[in-house]
Amino acid sequence: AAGGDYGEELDYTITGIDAGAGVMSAAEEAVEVYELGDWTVQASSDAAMTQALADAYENEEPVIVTGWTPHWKFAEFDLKFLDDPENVFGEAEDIHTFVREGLSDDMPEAYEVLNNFQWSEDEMGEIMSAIQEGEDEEEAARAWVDENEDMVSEWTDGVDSVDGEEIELVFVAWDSEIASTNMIALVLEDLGYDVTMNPLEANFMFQAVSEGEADAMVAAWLPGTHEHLLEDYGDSMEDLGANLEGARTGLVVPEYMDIDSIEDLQQ
Ligand code: PBE
Repeated sequence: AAGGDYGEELDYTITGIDAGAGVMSAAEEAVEVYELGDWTVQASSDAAMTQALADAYENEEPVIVTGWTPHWKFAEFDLKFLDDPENVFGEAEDIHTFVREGLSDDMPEAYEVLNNFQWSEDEMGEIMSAIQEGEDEEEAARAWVDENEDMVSEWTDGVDSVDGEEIELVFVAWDSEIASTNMIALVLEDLGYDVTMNPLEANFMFQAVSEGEADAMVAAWLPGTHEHLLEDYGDSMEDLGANLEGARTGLVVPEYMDIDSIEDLQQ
């Protein structure tokens, strides 16, 4: 089978991201569910995964990565999600905003902005692509905020300014979340907040908000990807709903590869 050939060529390795990511546990589950024998999922990082993808793509070589949208890689390369007939990666996901308990009383202005915050894959993609093309993260977010006053004002209209109150946002250094967190941090700064952005591993991001050490995060992928983290930490934080709808995770390969389904990786 074609998948079998790719196995030897790829040393039966799926290139993953950080071990704490939901797409990593799903990929490991896929190896079990589809009985993929020798295949293993190798942990790395979003940056290392996209580098491996870029290197393979340049030489039209095979590569299989743990992937997701929104992500700039789909704008940069011709890629496809492998079909997942067993639905291990789940259907469409939404990205939710969570805040610590008590935020609505302590910081009603920030709470309101975070509650209002909602954008689309294309909008997030503009910041992600700018960063990928070499722009500084904060500058890319600043340019977007300046160019999208109408949308930003939908989140901030009628919200009072504050005077340097400190607020901490936590996130994981996935490209999608680097874009969203930098952007919303600037919106809060423009309202007068003194914003700290703290990059963590996924479980510590959830833990920080649930224990009230951090104030908010805009990086919870539901219902599937972060379900296990929500089970552990969800009771003691507040879900402000989706800030982006129609996200997706799965195994991703270049279009030129001769496989279409995770099943094709069976030996
Ligand atoms: N991701 C991007 C994350 C959520 C955001 C799909 C890599 C994860 O798998 O946990």
